[in-house]
Amino acid sequence: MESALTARDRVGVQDFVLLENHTSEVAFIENLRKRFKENLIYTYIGSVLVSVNPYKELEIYSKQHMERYRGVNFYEVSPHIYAVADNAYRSMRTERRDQCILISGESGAGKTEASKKVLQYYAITCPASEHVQTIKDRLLQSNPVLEVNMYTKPGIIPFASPFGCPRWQGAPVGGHIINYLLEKSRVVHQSHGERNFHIFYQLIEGGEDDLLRRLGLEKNAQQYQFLVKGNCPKVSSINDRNDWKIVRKALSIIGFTDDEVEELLNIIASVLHLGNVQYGGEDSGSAYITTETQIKYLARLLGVDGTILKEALTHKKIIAKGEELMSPLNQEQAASARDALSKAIYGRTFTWLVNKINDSLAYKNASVIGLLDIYGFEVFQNNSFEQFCINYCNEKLQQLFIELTLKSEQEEYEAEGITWEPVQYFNNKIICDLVEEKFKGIISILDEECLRPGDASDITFLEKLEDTVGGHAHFLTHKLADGKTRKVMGREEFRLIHYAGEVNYNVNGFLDKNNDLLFRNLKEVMCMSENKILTQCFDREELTDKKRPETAATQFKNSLAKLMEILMSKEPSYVRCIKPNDAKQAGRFDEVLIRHQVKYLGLMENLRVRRAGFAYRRRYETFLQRYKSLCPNTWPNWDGRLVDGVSTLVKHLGYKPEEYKLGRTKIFIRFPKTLFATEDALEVRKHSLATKLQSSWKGFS
Ligand code: AD9
Ligand code: MG
Repeated sequence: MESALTARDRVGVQDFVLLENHTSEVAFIENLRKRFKENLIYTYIGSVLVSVNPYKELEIYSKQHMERYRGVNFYEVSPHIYAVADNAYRSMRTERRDQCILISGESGAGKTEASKKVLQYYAITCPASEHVQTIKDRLLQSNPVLEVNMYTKPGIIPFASPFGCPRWQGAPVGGHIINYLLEKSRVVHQSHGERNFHIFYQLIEGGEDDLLRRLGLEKNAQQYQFLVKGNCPKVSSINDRNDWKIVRKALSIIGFTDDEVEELLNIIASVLHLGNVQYGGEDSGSAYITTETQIKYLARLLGVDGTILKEALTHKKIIAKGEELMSPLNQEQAASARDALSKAIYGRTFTWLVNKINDSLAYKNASVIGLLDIYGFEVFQNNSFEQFCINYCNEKLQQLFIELTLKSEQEEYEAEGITWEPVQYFNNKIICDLVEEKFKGIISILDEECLRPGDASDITFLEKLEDTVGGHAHFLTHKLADGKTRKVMGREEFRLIHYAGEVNYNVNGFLDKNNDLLFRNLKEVMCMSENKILTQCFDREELTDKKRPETAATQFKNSLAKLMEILMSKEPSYVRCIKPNDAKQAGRFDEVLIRHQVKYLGLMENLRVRRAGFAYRRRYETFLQRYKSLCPNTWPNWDGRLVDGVSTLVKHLGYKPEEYKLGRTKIFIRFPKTLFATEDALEVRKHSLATKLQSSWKGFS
């Protein structure tokens, strides 16, 4: 039999808190590597689950596995996503507190798989009635519709889908999805190697002939301007034709009627037609439309008057001295009006879709378990407005994480009557403020430039940033204080020193993306649409509202604030996903890539915070139950007060006073090695018992 020590050598420790050298990143990664090699993809940092994508099917998700985790204490079984799911579920029921499971990590790290595993765990282990079954099906199906479908390969939709459970029966009865950032600009422009949203390719590749005929589409993605920009219509790992079938079926299961599906497809097709609207220029410079066929299709699919649409795509309505005038656009302006319309139609339809799915999942007065599948920190070669938003979102989540982790630690020590020395940690509030502060934060400055008439441009925005936040400790541009130039940075870039590392953002396109303007006359046309989905998306009230619509960044900021509020009211569990290699290969552990993620996910900091207090805490009954066999006075049973039993036991084990503290209901152990030694003693005892048993058995035969 392998001894406990050699086993640890081989498979590492199942909780990073147990690492001897907990400040060493090398030791951290080595532990991940050992476990990964043994197909042990899950490891804890206290109650946080770290998961490494295995890129292969593992036999750890069967019904039997689910049973093993049901109602069992976190530390008594090996780390698993089911333990997190079960723990959240039990806390919700016993403490009646809303829960939230936050799943983060970069693209391909396994976030969506993890959230599916959680849903499957509830679907199988929670009692089900017929109604409940329908909700479960809808929840599971909402994934393909929103995920596979509406966004692309390196897609970005942080979304939360709380999974509702009534307080008493504990069966899932509802859910809710919050969607708050769709990378709309992708509809009209993709970088090299990127695709547009999946649904476009799926419709074209998978759509039935008569459907495509009705929509006026050809079975060739190359025909569509919005699909050729990234030069990446086909991705070998994606089967558009098959996915189309999955999505079509999912839409029915979620409860979309045939009419609604038809309207939805009309909209998707109309975006493709819009992309093919081309302009010519008069001598005067005014733009005119050269592609009449597109207008004909658009008029039919959007349910609008073709002539009015044409005018709106080439003119801007101005109100001068109380009179409305149609001022012609030049070719460039007309093209951006067309793009703005495409983005608005797609973006709003997506929001409609999310709301619709939520209606189908709605259930009132239930405790909820939220599932937040959120996009991790992003650092590309070229970082733009989207990365700025995503990384800002991650700063906010880190804040929440620090606050909740430290706060809950402190609260626990207080509740247990344990003295606690506060930990030093980097508070990233300073970076959040730099981004979001009123008047002098980056978003405020960006909004100000967007509002300013005249010569406002991305570059004037950058200049204003230099003037306003130039001296901030977390902000840099190419300009040095002595008037010289910082060579490593481009002239159109600013750098933010995030909690997780430095990122350079190129300001190109910031104003446009933030503005997201849709001319009034285009809005008017859309408000006249006979498409029933679009009438819900473009509300006439918008036209009477004199107030300027919120910019994209401000909308994002506000929805983040709302999300933080929701999360603060819930008890969080964390799942941190890691992508082991870029090739999606099983068994390959790319150390450089992993080190990067360990850093960006703040795992070392996480471990430090966890270790700063007491590495381990266990309820008296749990501790006694597990180790009572190691002391003759507590074995086989302890009759007195639990705290006295634990005290007797640890004294017998030789714990020194500085190594542990006894709280009201729990023992707190400061160093992992103390618990290690106890675990080893238990292993040795089991081993010797087994040997004894064997020899006495042999003695009989
Ligand atoms: V993205 O930000 O949505 O682009 P995710 O969601 O983090 O990304 P996803 O969960 O979709 O990644 O995982 C990517 C692929 O890795 C999956 O399609 C699976 O093939 C594979 N994967 C992820 N987790 C597991 C797992 N626990 N077991 C087996 C997995 N395969
Ligand atoms: Mg995903």
